[in-house]
Amino acid sequence: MGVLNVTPDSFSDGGRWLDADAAVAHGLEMVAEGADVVDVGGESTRPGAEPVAEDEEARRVLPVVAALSPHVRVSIDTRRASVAEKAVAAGATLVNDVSASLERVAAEAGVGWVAMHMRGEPRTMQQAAEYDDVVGEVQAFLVERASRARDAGVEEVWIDPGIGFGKTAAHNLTLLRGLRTLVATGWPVLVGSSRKSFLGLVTADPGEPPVPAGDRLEASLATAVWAIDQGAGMVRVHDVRPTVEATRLMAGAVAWS
Ligand code: HH2
Repeated sequence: MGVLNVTPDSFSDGGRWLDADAAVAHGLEMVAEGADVVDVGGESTRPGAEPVAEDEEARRVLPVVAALSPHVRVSIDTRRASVAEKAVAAGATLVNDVSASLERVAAEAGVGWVAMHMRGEPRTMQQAAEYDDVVGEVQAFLVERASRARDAGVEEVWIDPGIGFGKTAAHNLTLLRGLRTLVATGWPVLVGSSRKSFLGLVTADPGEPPVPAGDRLEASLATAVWAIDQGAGMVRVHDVRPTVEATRLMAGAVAWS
């Protein structure tokens, strides 16, 4: 899944694809690089981000969804039912829902749904980063939401631990280490660790500031390879081509050995 943020303030690519034509061109570039899904978002959910007005979010994403959907599967990254509905009408077939609350929209539209775990909301979520057992709590939440969605009639449900959403670096690493617990639930797992801040913290030299977002490719790739090896069915990434190459290598290692 390639990330396409049509926003001025996303943490790693904010402002780059705000213009619809530039966004569509980048989406097509990711398709050429091997993305199976392009995830279009019009609101940053980075820690501390302010919400955008609903009209503005729709205005950013809808032309991009409409232009890309004849070429690739498009998912709509939103917390708003109205934006999800309009994006589906424009051609999106997956609702990527960081609020894990839009299952009825997906059920009514007959499209897939991603339930992601988050504590609170982006503006304040890092203040809520407290868990007794982060893997167990995230798993219980996601299984409950996924079952509810299936009961509501959603046929394709993904679960996502929400790396970086109301979690410390230690929580994120614990969740990655515990991915098999999520995979063992039987629900397909999506992981989005690409360029996230914990990677910059963990890979920095001792005493040095965190590695900036644009320099986190190697760490991002390592987590994508790890997630796939642990059984994740999809990874959400900014750097499509290197990730596709890494996953081909992994598939080759299985097929050729
Ligand atoms: N992460 C982000 C946004 N959407 N969706 C899912 N399912 N899983 C994730 O981990 C996830 C997500 C945040 O990353 P990004 O889109 O790069 O930045 P921003 O929220 O600043 O636009």
